[in-house]
Amino acid sequence: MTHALLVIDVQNDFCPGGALAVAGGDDIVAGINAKMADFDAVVLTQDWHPAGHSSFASTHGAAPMSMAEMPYGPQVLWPDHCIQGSKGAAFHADLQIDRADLIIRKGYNPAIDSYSAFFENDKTTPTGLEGYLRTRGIDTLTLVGLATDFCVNYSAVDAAKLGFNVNVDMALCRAIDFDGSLNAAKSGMQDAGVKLI
Ligand code: VGL
Ligand code: ZN
Repeated sequence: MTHALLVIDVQNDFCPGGALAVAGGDDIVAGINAKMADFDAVVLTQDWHPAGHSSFASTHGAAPMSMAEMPYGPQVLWPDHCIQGSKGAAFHADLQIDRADLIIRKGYNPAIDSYSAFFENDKTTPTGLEGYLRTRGIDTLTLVGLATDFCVNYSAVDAAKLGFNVNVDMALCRAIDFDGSLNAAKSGMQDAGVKLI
């Protein structure tokens, strides 16, 4: 078994005070740092949107957290967040980013959001992460980070569909929990064969 820790979007905008703050988002940082040494590889993801991204409510003159119909399906419209190069897009200052083997950015396509670390929200455009993991012989993943019900959930389900053994360490994740999204994510992950630990 070759086991990677996949740290999802531990960025300022998802922490208290950020543009899309997740309650307790910063509480998990120390625990994530402490786990890094237990793995064969550490990969970080970074939500990385251009200004005016199509997932931003402001781009559509709509209210944050309303829904839009995109060519690839329904999409939550978020407050502006994780704009490329901004302080909000930077990793939490205490996260030990020097320990990362790879940092993979996602959501840079102006027309398509990307919750998953593996595929954009059209469910077909790959980010390249699968190839990186496979060529390194990694077969098992443990996911931690933000947010449980969006980017962790989508990444975990895609990883399981791709045939990786997937764990989500729920104690090292925090959720947005919008409109029942956390419960839906938990059952969706379990149905996909993801182990919630
Ligand atoms: C995320 C909403 C929008 C996440 C990213 O990291 O869970 N959620 N962009
Ligand atoms: Zn985003």
